[in-house]
Amino acid sequence: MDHTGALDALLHEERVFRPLPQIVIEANVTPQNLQAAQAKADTDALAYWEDAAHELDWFKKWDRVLDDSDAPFYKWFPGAKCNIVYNALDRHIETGNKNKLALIWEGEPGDQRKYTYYELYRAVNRFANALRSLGIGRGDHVVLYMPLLPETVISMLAVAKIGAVHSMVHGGYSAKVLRERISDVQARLVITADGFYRNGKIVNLKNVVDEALTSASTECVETCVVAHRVTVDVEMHEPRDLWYDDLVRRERPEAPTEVMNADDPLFVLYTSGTSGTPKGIVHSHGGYMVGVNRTMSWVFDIKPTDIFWCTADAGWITGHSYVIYGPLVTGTTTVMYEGSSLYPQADRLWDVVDRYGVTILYTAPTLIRMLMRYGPQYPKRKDLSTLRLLGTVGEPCNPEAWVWLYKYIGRSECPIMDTWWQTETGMLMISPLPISLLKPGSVNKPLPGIAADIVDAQGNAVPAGTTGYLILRRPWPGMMRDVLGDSARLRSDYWERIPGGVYFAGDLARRDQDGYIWIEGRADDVMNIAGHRIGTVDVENALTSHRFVSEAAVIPVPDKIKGEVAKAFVILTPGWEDHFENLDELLKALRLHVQNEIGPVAELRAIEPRKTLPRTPSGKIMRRILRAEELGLNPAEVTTLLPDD
Ligand code: 6R9
Repeated sequence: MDHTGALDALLHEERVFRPLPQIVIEANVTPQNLQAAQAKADTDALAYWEDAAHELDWFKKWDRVLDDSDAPFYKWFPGAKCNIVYNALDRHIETGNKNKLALIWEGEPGDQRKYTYYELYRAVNRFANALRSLGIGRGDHVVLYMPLLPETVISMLAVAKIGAVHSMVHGGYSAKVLRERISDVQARLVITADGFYRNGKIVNLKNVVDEALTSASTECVETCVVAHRVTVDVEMHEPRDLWYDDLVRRERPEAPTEVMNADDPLFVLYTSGTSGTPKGIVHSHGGYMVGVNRTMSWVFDIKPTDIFWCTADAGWITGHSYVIYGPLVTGTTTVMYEGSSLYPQADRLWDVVDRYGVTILYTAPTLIRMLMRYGPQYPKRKDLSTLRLLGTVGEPCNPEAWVWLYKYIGRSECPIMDTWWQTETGMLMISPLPISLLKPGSVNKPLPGIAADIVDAQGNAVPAGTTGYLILRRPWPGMMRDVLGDSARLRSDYWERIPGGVYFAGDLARRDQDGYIWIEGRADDVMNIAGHRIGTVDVENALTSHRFVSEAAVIPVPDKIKGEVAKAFVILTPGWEDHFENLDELLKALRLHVQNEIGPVAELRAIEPRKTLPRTPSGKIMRRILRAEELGLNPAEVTTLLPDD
């Protein structure tokens, strides 16, 4: 099996860390509750999730917990009426949370904005009214191309409040990708900002939107709303473009919340999958809110006094579920920081924790590995004693990074929740709880109600210690509802890959003798670059769209900080010599081309010209041969994918 994607030490880690007694006593889920919950979930999973659903407010309760008559198009809480924004905002206004801080935002230059629940509620209502006055309503698609700003939170919530569907595109994607997303969802509205601060510089965003909107494929867009953040020249195209501030100025701070079916779409988020072009993953109001609420309060152990900081960008699922929806649904205070973790120096994260008294910090192994390099003197300068719980997500957390986080950030007292989940799962799936025994590098065990297993290609469970495919045997409330415009892929890419009607996650994993799960990387053609999913096929397509590349194969190669980066092998088209001084110039142009096609998220480590590429008899490029060569392995040590690959 292919262990090459995993960081070495993962395979030899045996340390166990116990939670302090204080944590066990005070946790929302004590060992006794956990045992009872686990027993209930094991005997009647639907009753378990029904209990979880009762913690939220519904306009009308469900007829049944789950409709599985059209599996794998599972419908959670059929018959129920709700809106996640009612749970994230409206209901808090009626309770003691009204004047509690909902959002603490800090800009990279150090400016701050804070919103109480009541203030955020009013801001969302104003924008919801503005959206309605633009003719946007139930079922309309809205694309957000925004940095981390309060307006990003307000826009998402306002869109959801009126029953429209948001689709965030991360600012690290190019105009071309943005254009594809806009056209795919047929967005009537795009919301963006003039720009944002990153590493002390202004990054212009609006010009990317302008470029995206030049094509016939984006004619669906009637309006582009621009939030003001930086001083930069912006071309406003009348009548299409409107300033956010002008729009909301005269709007009333009250707006009705649309009554949605539990199963109505809330958002679409694109991610690279096992095959083909990136998929638009659809999530809906009801099940998703139950999933994020339960995992926030159980895994992150939310208490009324917490200050919760998830460092993810709003453009990824982690930002959706654990910067915005999860924290607000549970009524906690969520922190957002606009800029770079290294600005003005490598203590910025610790500085933010210190100044706001952050109690729970949820971040990515890549970031930890990067900050580790600067040494413990940076965190040591700050008061991190308010922290009580830590979390990581997005990629395997190597024990070295885990232990550094534990020791220097968590004072050897804060448990670390290494959480496994995906854009498709919507919510945390495999994770420790604050009371768990922890093994650095392991994602611990499935949460109650989650039936994870590790199997071979035929669907048979593999013995402990053996690597196999990570699957989920039962549906869960936060699960994806559909693949936008291509429902067949929900079956083919996820539920029909392994026999037995189980969900194929696309990851390789193994279980140890104690039942702890260790994720070993992707089983498909997806790279995990700094915790971001990038399809090898997407980078290959970007390369072959250049006139001097006739064929390309892209593989992930290990990187000490980013986990993985991409390496490309290309067959060049003759004639390039007439257009470029030398090979270096051409390769530089190819890199730039990939940046323009996909964006800076797809980091190319190297491009190597080849005369031929290894192929299967049917003509498919054998990336595993290239990987074996690159890593100095015997090709037999690098797994083939599932039998049909
Ligand atoms: C939430 C998120 C999902 C993929 C997933 C896996 C990897 C996520 C992980 C992890 C090891 C963890 N992944 N969490 N690998 N340990 N704790 O990251 O969603 O962007 O869709 O990526 O990320 O490979 O399949 P998404």
